[in-house]
Order: sequence, then structure tokens, then C-alpha cells
Amino acid sequence: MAGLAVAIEAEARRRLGADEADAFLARLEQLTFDILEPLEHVYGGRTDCGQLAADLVGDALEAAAARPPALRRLDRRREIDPAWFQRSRMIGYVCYADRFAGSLPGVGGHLDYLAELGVSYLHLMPLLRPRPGESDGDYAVEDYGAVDPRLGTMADLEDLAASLHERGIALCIDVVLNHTAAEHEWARKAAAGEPGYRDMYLIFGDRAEPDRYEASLPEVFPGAAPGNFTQVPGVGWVWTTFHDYQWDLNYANPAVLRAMLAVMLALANRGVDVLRLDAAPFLWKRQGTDCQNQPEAHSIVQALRALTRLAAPGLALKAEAIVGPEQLVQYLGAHDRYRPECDLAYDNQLMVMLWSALATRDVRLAEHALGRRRPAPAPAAWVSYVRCHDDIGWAVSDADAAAAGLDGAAHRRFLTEFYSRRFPGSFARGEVFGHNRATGDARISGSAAALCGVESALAAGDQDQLTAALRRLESLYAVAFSFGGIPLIYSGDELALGNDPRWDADPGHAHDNRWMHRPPMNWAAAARRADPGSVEGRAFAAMAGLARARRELLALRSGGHTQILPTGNRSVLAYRRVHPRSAPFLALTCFSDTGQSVDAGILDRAGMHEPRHVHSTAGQLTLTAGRIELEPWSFAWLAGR
Ligand code: OTU
Repeated sequence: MAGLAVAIEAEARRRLGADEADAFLARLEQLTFDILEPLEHVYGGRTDCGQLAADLVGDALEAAAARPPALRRLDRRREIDPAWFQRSRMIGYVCYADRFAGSLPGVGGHLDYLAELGVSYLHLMPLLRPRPGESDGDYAVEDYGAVDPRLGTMADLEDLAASLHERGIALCIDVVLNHTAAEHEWARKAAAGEPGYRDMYLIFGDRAEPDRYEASLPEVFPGAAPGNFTQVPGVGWVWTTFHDYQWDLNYANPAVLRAMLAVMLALANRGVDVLRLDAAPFLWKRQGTDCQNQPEAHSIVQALRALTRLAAPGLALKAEAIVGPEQLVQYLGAHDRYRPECDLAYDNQLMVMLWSALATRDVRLAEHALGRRRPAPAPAAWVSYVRCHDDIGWAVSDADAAAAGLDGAAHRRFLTEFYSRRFPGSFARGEVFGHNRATGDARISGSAAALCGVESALAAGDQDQLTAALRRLESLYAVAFSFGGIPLIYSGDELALGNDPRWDADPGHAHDNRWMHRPPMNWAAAARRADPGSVEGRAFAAMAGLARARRELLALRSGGHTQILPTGNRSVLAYRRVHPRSAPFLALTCFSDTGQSVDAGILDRAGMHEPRHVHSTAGQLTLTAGRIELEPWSFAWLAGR
């Protein structure tokens, strides 16, 4: 047995009993390198890493001892089946507990609704106690040890997790790693000058250092929260990447890492299956850089992953890193050599490419950008999404744009205009978010249905346009359901809900139009979901159909490979899924107002023998004279044998 395990063996046997101790120590032996190496990288030379590792392993042992038996059984199943989250049966749903169902117990009362959609992964938006008043959608946490009292209690969270597990649904919640609310106990103690706390944050006596950092820092919320530092009277200049009430933590201080590990372990022991690591790229600051994606930020996440795995091997980590493709895949562990990091990460590249193709009716940029990226490491998975609670930022690199014959800046500007009602003839009904006058950068808010044209079609009373809009929405989700990641349905999209017309009624929200696409669940609309003539019924049937089809397709499980196949038709995106255990799968998606066709030779190129139609917009597939015909705004899925 190696170093770390030898040191803790006797205590592990005492705390866990013989059987559990064996498992814990076996994990520790396996993870020793994954714990020590990142700690050395971040803290070597600053602190005694051997002692730090021993302390952190001791914390993990403590959590392992406190882990409830039901969760240990789940751990055991997931250690036998580490690909549990990669299965094609995984289908996600994302909502706010209060907006969806009032409270945590309320969510528990709507599980049948989720089951109708085939949901097996539920992401509840931030639910830990936020600061009072404005709280950035509760991403400003005052107490990581308590549930927001408006939503319920920790006991309610445990109960909900248990009922979800009974139905085979995994629970994902947010853990805000990069910052706490200014009202958090650590921040209050730091402000009061209590020893040991000031160093948990990044606080400067004057503007000298902040100015040096600002020279290369972007602004996340240029309108609502300009700059990256906030002057707090009697305290100094506090690093606040996001809002002035969100204080960035100082991960150069190992006490911060230790405190956050404790937060994560405690949540895992409540029954949470997946932790969404908010703002992961921002954890490490380095002068002269944009202070995102620094190598130390990755090492910190790697250490957290190894240490949580030690105590709660059934827990998965999901990176929220909305960054360029080269940086993004690293959060799944794809470095020069594989280093286990997060199990899941948001595929924002796919999301942006879908909206780009929808606006231009041209898939060449998507083919190029998605075709050249490094695949996710085999043990990890993307989460594939169309919309989330945030704005859409146009992460289109100049190089990718140029390769598709576009000017990057002009294309990004076009997308902003197209989705914010400024482009003549656009079907989309969104708004500009975060316009930065200095750089010209701008992002987009709006619900998926509004951006796909459902709102404008309804306003015009145009049935053909409505059909086109609903087909756009279904087609985008069809890609999310078949690209190889876990698809996430953003609450409301299954009913084609539009923007919230009253989004700015709450004074705490009025400055932030991301609230327009965070509407309260409309249960009256949901009640129409079985009516095939209603908008809701059409959208819901489409979404449930995608879920049913996906579950049966082994090729769609993560861990395989997605390969873009050029079609020769600039409006048709084609890709095949290759998985060592399954027959090939081919998806065709038509991004055009008119019918399109592709040469049926693509079936051979996709390695399909005896291809069969498995799912499509129209429920059928037409082959004429060696060509596959696709209706406007439609998709088709085929599988070989
Ligand atoms: C995240 O987003 C959350 O999703 C937002 O809702 C929060 O406001 C924010 O963190 C602060 O907690 O920049 O525009 O690369 O893109 O962390 C949203 C990650 C954001 C960032 C992301 C951030």
C-alpha cells in the first residue's frame, strides 16, 4: 500500500469497518497520484503538500464515514458501471424549483410530468441560501450549508433526491465555486478583519494591482457590473468578476480548497449525483492574462474530482465553462495526456453552431468547427443543450469563420442583429444582452421558441410560419438528442414557451434581461400537451418522441465518437455516431426554408448496411433517384445493422 493509504489505514478501518475501509483504501491507492500531482502543481513551494493531502484525505474519510447506506449502494453500482451517466437513456431537464413547482417538495409532486418526457437527469438551478435581495439568480450564495428557505430545507432536498433515485433519476445542483456572496460568513469575517479570512478572497489595499490585472481582463457584465474589482469601504478593492456582491475566492490559499471540498462532500452526502461547477474557468488569476482557463484552475478541479471520488464515487462533476473549443475539452480531462477532471461539460460550441446555422441556413461553419475539434475523452460526456438560463455568446473564432468564408466580427454582429429583431425579415424575437461598447461584443437573451420564430408566427397568426418555427425547435433538439452527449431540455422548451412578458416586473431582475427566458412554468399550457392541435401538444409530442427514439439507440450513448460528414448541400448537416458496441447511426438535419436533398451515397460513406429509418420530423423518409429528400426545417435519423 502506498504513502497516503498507509498513513490513514488504521483510522479508515476504525471509522468505516473492514469492508468499507477496504473499498476506501483501494480507491485511495488508485487516486493517490490524481490527488498529489495537482496539489503539487498548485501549492508546491507554498505549502507542505504532503500535509495538505493528508488533511484533505482525512476530510474525505470523514465524509465517507457519514455517507448514508442508500448512497453507498448507489456508489457500489456506479463503481461497477462507471459509464452510468453515458447511457442513451440519460435525458436531462433543467428548471428552477420555485419557477417550476414553487418549492422542492413541489418538484417532487411533478415527477410524473418529467417521466412523460423520459427524464432521467434533473438539474435544479441554484437552490442554496442566497444573499437577500438581488442575487444573480441565486449564484450569490450566503450559506452553502442551507437550502434557500423559500424552496425548503436540507431535509426536503434529501427527500427529493431519494424519490428521484427511486425513479432512476439523477439529481444535479449547482455549486458556485468561484465566488461567495459578500454576505457569506467568510466574507463578513474578512471584512471585520478576523485573522485567516481576508486571505480567502482577493483584496487589495489600493488600485495598483487591480489596474495591472484590469489591463488584460474582459468584463462579464459590462452594463450591470463594469470592471472586475469593487471598492468596499474599510476593506479595500475586492476582486468581483461578476457582480459587486459576488466576491471571488482565493484558491491560492489551500484553506479555500479545503472549505469548498467540504461543501461538495456535504452536498454529495445529501444525495446529489452531479455537481455543476459554476464558473470553473475563473478559479485562478494570473497577471497579463484574461484570468480564465489557467493551468492551475484545471489542477484545482482535478484535485476536487479525485477527493470527492474518494468519499462519494457515485458523484459526477460537470464543468460550466463557456469557453472556446480548445479550452473547453480540457475540462473533460483532454490535456496533452489524459488527466481525469470533470465527467461532464456543457457543449457550448455545438449550441452556438446550431443557432448560427439556423440564422444563415448554412451549415458550413458548423461542419468546419465541429469537424475539427478534439473528441471528448472516452470516460467523459458532453451535455448537449439548445438553451439554458444564460445568454448566448457568439463563440465563433475568427479562424473558424474564415475557413467557412466568413468574416468573424461581421458574422457575430449579424447573429446578434438576427436574434434581436434588428435584422429585416428575421423570425427571431430575442434581445441584446451584455453589449460592450468598447469591444462591440454583444450576446442574446430569449427563449428557444422565441428565437426559433414561434412568437412571431403566433403574433402574425401565420400557420405555415408556426409549423416552420416548431420544426426549427424540434430540429435543434434533435441534434442535441443525437450528438452523443446528455441532452438537456430547458424547462418550457418542451411546450415551446415564449419569452416571459413580465420578466422585468421584479425590481431585482429589471436590469438583467436573462430573466426573459426564465419564465415560470405555465401549467395551464402544460395541460394542453396531449392536444395534438395545440402548440404545446405539438412541441411536447416532438420532445417526447426524441426521448423515446434516443433511449433505444445504443449508438447515441456517450463514449463513442461523432463524425461530421460533408453532404455537398450547404443547408444539410450530417454526422454519424460510431460506438464500438453498436451499429452505425446517421443523422441528417435540414436548415432551410425549402426542401433539400443529399446524395444517398452518404449512406455508404457512413458505413451503413441495410439502413433503416428510425426517427424523423415527418415520421418517414423519402428516397428518390438515389437522393434522400428532406422537408424544410426537418431531420432524419437512420441506423445500420
Ligand atoms: C455562470 O455564468 C452562471 O451560469 C450565470 O448565471 C452566473 O451569472 C455566473 O456564472 C456567475 O455565477 O459568464 O454570462 O465560462 O460563462 O460562469 C454568464 C463560464 C457567465 C461563464 C459563466 C458565467
